[in-house]
Amino acid sequence: MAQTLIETDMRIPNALRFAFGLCQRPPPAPGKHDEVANFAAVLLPPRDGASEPMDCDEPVAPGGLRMLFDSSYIRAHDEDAHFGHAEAGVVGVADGVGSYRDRVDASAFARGLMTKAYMEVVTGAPGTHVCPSTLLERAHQATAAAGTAAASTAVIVSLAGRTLKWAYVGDSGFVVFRDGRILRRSRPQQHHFNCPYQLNSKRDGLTVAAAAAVGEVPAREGDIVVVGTDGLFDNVTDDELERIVRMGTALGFSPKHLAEVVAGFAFEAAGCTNRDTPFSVLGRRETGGAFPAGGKRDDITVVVAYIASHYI
Ligand SMILES: [Mn+2]
Repeated sequence: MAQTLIETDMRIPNALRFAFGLCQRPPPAPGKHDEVANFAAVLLPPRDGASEPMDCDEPVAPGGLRMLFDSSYIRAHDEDAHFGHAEAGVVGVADGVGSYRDRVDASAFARGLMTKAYMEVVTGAPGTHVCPSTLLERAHQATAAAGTAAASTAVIVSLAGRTLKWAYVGDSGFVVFRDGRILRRSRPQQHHFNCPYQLNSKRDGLTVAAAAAVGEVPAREGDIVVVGTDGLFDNVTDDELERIVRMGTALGFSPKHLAEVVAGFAFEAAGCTNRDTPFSVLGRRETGGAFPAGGKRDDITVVVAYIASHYI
């Protein structure tokens, strides 16, 4: 059994490379190619039709829900930060804005935000539902009050009872999956291409946490939330992410395993120069054509949260 799982695991990177056209290093040995192709065809089939946000007005089953989460972080500049608290049902990621890199520690505000958010959660009354917009605002105020340098995008997602709630600023974001399809996703907030809304210590009107996009959706057992920085979303399309999440569900991945596979795929996509990514497609549109194919080298933070029944 263990060997079977390991053998399955070994095939996943090549199946992803095959299904999504990533450069393969090294390419499969002769005779192995069909095996990889078959594996990819079974586990990573193209989706059938568009994945529009679904209605979710079905009655929910009684009983409590909980959030099981884990994360993967692949460093480039080491300016991302994240936190999570399973009992409180909350996760968050933040991404220090790179343009500060020459002057100050560009990770400072991102780390400050996540540390303050975590402290706020652990010092709160147990059993209290976390409101992401309130938490983000308090974390921002505390980080700004300390005169913290640099700036950061951020997203916080919580399971408040039976409701998934979120708040985000900039292009750190999330996707909620239900039954292998996208139920909800964030839409990046940006001033212009590659310049997201961001939080900092100044009071220039564009950076207050009140500018956060907020929302909620009723949660259900089996929902999967993928939260990440732009190192994920600039390099991985919705279609790719959806198919990887389906594969993970089919193979019974843990949150840790799914986070690592998603982050690993984002890392390889970032390094490929012969295929498009969300970053290159948007870049070409914004700059009128003179934009190379390939991905964006960046810190990649992926947090995966499974919404589960309380009694397993
Ligand atoms: Mn980034």
